[in-house]
Amino acid sequence: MMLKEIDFPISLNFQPESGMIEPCPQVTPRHLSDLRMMFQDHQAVEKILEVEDRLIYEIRYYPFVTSHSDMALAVTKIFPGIIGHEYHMTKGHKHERPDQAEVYYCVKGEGYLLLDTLEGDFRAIQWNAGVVTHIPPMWAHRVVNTGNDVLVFMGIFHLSAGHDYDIVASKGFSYRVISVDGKPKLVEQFRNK
Ligand code: PAN
Ligand code: ZN
Repeated sequence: MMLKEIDFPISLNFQPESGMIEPCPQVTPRHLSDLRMMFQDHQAVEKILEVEDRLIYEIRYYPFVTSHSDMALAVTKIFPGIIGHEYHMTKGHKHERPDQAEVYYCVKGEGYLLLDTLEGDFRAIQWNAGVVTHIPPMWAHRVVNTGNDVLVFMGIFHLSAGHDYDIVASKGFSYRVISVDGKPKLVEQFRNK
């Protein structure tokens, strides 16, 4: 078999404390304006946006593309904070392809991984460093940082999985994680029909 350059093994250096990978060909920042539709308290969102477009999280990607495969590593670092009463979180998405699972690994911090079929089944997994979760196909996934420090996690998936954000924006997760007296609490969400 004739190997191309992309068909040879690759190793990265990963720093769990900072969430950095080296080499890192792509960093995607997500600011509050990117999550406008995701947080419940729209007034709180607009009030913060008048002052600053707060950085909520950053994603560092490495695409492992070969002649016959399309895996990717993404390290996400969610900064601590609250919008209204709701903790900083990822936008959340469902994979477009119905055969695409993902593995998430919590490297640092504390929070929740919310998993939702958006059709009645829901799981909230308490997350701290060391927890590895398999996300089966067709479960929307969102990570919430409830700690005072950054939450760093790794996701391993196929690039061809596709990311559907619109379905999450329109239906919403079944529960939100809010701060009550400084402690995280899951509250059921009245779902948009
Ligand atoms: C992850 C996510 C990443 C950011 O790589 O894309 O954590 O979350 P959002 O995509 O919801 O903004 C993943 O699940 N990839 O499939
Ligand atoms: Zn995903």
